[in-house]
Amino acid sequence: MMEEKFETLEKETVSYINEEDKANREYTEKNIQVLEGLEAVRKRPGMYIGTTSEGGLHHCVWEIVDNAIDEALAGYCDTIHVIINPGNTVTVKDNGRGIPVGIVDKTGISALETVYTKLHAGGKFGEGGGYKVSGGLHGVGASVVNALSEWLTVEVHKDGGVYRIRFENGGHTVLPCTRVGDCEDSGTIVTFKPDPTIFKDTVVFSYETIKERLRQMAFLNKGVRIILVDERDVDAEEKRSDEFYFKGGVKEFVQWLNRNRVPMTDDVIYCDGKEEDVGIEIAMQYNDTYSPSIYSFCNNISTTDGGTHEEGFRMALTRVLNNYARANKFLKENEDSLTQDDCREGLTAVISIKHKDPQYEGQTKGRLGNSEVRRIVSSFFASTLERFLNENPKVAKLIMEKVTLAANARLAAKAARESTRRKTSLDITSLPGKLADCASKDAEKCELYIVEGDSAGGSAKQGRDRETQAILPLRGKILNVEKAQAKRIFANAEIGNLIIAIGGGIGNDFDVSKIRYHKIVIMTDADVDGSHIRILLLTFFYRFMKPLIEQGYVYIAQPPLYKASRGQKDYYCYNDEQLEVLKQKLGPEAARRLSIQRYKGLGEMDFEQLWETTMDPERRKMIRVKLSDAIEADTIFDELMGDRVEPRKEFIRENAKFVKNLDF
Ligand code: 0RA
Repeated sequence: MMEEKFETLEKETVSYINEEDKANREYTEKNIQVLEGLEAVRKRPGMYIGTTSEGGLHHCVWEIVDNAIDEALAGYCDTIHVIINPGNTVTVKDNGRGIPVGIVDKTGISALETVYTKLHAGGKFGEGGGYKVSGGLHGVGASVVNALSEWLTVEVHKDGGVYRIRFENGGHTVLPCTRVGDCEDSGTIVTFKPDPTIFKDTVVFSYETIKERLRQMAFLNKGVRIILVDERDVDAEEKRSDEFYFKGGVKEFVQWLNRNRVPMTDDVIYCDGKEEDVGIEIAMQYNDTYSPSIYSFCNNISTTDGGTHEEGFRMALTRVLNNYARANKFLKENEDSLTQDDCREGLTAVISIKHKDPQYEGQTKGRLGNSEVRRIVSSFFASTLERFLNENPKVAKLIMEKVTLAANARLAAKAARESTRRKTSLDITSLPGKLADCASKDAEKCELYIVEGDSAGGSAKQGRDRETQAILPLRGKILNVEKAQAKRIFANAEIGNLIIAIGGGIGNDFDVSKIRYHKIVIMTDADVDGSHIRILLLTFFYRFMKPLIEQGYVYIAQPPLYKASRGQKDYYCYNDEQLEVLKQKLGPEAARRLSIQRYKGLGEMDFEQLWETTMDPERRKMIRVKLSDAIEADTIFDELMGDRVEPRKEFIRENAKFVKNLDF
């Protein structure tokens, strides 16, 4: 794929001969100033690139790539190659106009050299250079990379000539800009070797890190082709390589972000334009999850703390959706307006703006502060969204359903919170009638069995240890919903009982120190309905009583799958493997005489059997549910509860994702 070879000048080949004393003296004087600048960078690299660890090392690459991206944004370059070379040097090559090589009158130094040796010398040269929008968090430019490099070379192809310049040892010019040949193309090739005395932790580039960043850059700068090649492993049969090119810009970014979710609509709402000198590109699409994934950028920099561009987007979103909902009767007159959060549930969005004079705020400078941007983005996006809704009533209806559902869930959650607050403040007398509570009030010793079905509930009540084990039967049918919509969960009386029985409240008010049981055991049948109920309960706990799961209070009971009887003797097997092992132990003759019963449900066991096999702390097996990684868990739940059937089936087949350890 890569035919070009990027030669770097060897130290030995460099010879710089002073031809004219005067010129040389002037040159030296200028250079001294310049080197003082670069020396400052070497003294305090952290001030310029944040850190000198792996992050700072890669920052150097971003800085050089940003310059090429700027040339692309100015409209002169469409392809950027990034090569990680053997020896951990990096080459960035673009097919732009080439950095100007002419001598700058005032200084007598080439523009090329100035760019690489003067701090903040980036930006405009002559006319029509466009404005510099790219640039890392610190926006420091190529000279900083030069200052922090053992060596750095630039090759410029421009106006028929090939020009070279080389710096060593933190930006000392060892070969000023020199024409070394002819060419027909144009572009800039920069290669640098980070200085290991600066980057003490590591000077090894991470392919993965560079790849992720370049993908993002390609999404944020549509039409720019970015190619990454790893040339380090010379023996590898196939070099690692990736190519990123997105015609659709942030629209494709949103589709990519939603790649593991089920989008609510095929369409991605998208706009791209310029308003009052601010470039605005926004894309959004709802998915079947409940959490927002909103990413904003200014000048290709991720604004992780949001800012005025994100606020403008949210304002427009909420305002336009409310207007549409009222005008089209998705909200009745007496109903409350949608909140910003209602409108963000399950929304994936990317907001990318380009600004000439961005102001970043906050401790980490991760927030865009320019106040005029709020209004500009808001009005631009509002008109896009409004037009889209009016032109696509079917998609608009889906969006309306999504956001009004979120609003209803919010109201239902509020009602449930208030009602449980009222009830829990009363006392034991208000506990649900269906709950057979235990005698002990020591939560550490107490267990709550949530049992599927009234009949198994009855057996459990009879078989339990009354001192420490409480039983709450749930009626399976009611809970057998195909989708975990928050509204339905709350509307469910059984869930209401559960909230009260556990006693810690719900949602933001949930107080794990108030819970009445330190083991909450889900006991369901080993069939698909049982799995559904279990998933629903887990989802419910995860979303509304997260600390319960985080702190390991939730368990899944393990009733046996088989009872194998021979004469007076009963054996319980919890899975097929155990049954096989039993048969082998008994030998073929005895195995043939075994009478094997497969339990289809808990209801098939009498209370003694249920106690012996599933509830007796001495003999039972249960699985502790542990969600240490909440983010991962969220996707698992989303996959489970979303429209896609396959991941849900997968879960039912291998519940193991939740299993971290066994508690006997
Ligand atoms: C300003 C003017 C011109 C080129 C560039 C900047 C330029 C800078 C970089 C940095 C990396 N690659 C680059 N490519 C171009 C050209 C002005 C002209 O000669 O017309």
